[in-house]
Amino acid sequence: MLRRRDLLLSALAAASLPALPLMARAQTAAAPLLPAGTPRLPAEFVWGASTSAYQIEGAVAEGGRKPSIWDVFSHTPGRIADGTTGDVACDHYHRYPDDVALMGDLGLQGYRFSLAWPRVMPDGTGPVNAAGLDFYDRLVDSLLARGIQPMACLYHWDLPQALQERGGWHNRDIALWFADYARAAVQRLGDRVKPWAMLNEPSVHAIFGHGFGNHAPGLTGWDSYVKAQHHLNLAQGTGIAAVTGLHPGLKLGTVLSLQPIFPASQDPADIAAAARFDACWNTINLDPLFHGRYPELFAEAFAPLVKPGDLETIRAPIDFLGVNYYGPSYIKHEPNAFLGQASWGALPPDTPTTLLGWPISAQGMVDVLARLRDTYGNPPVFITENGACYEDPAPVDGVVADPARTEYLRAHLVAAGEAIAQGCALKGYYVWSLLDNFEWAEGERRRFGVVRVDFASQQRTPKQSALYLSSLMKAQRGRAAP
Ligand code: IFM
Repeated sequence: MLRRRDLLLSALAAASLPALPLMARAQTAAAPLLPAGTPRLPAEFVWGASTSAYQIEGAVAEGGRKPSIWDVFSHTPGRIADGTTGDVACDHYHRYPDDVALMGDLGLQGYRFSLAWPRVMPDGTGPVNAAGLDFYDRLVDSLLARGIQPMACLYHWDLPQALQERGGWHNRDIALWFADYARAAVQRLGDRVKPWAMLNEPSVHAIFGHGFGNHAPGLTGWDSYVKAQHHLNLAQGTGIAAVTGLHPGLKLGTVLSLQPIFPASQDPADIAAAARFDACWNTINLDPLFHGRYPELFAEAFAPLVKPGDLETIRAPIDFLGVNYYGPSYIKHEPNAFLGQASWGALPPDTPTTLLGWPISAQGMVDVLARLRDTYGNPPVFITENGACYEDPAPVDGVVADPARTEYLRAHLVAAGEAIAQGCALKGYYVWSLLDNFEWAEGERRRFGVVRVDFASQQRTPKQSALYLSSLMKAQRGRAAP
């Protein structure tokens, strides 16, 4: 029987990597094409992959876990496009040994995963569930045994439902609840896991989960969004304070979704709407975190929630910033939009997009990193998510051909090298995602993985994009295949 490594090598040969398109498609109306070619990144650059608990673990009622807001939401008829839920997802809870072995065979050096709060503290507060932490303990040990450095994220949107029933992110006490949970997790795992991210994409969670309502917990409106956003920011600060010093060598940070925002036209109303959207998506997190204030455009809206000391708490220094980058947005004035009367407008003609209609621009990643360099003190950054959703064909002879995703990743890795050459403190890159998974409101029908998951059989097949990354990772790090 062929070993997994032999399967990978034969798939690599069959994938005809030299025939990959060399021309970068990434382009914005504002920026020229980046040079095509092979990404050049420093030897110490960390190459990894990202996932999140609810999107891959399954086993939602095992090991003492209780429901999260996403269990409730995904089981509500009409909420998920294809009617799927995270009940099983990639069954990673049971299959993590094979998944870690696959990561090792691909040559990953880093793996970013999230802990499910409802697995660790099923009621959100109170007793810690030892069995829940045991799962992450085993996962961490298997990663380390394969030479893969774990990066843990404490909150990737799966709030315990019990806390939602106490007001969730609308209840200011959540900053204390989060601190207790963070302390329990870091206390147990921080002897081996060093980088810890507090939150994943707080602005996205606030906007979609608490403003548009198309994500859990399905709340809507401006006031709801503002409350959730401030308490998310506050929890990021209380979390850092709670875990600081629990173990030697901890690296504490948080993860933001950042993107360049362009007006959809030169109409002054669209230009103003784009500025408001930028404040809600980007600077609502960046300004308090690095400058200790809310963006001027929305300072008044947030003021009633901000108590003495809050901004100092949020501004607690971090060791790294995780940046999730997918592409830019083009924004128009929309009088009825809850989010600062701003909404997504038309893309410039011929803008390339992924299957979700998201514009592609590798240059945008350089721009985001340059903004951090120029306006926010050039913090050490990891790209903690970057990837693309496409319709993938079924495997042929063990190979899933995903040339568009492969090209997307190549162009963004070239951009990563470009950002470093321009003085940005970029330290590593984690592709989103290791596995096809439960893509929130889209369900299982929308795939971001570099490894294909057949959800019926749970079979994993590395796609051409995984093999491409694998060849780069091994070449750049001079690592021999395991
Ligand atoms: O799947 C999500 C992830 O959970 C957060 N960032 C964006 C990804 C793609 O939509």
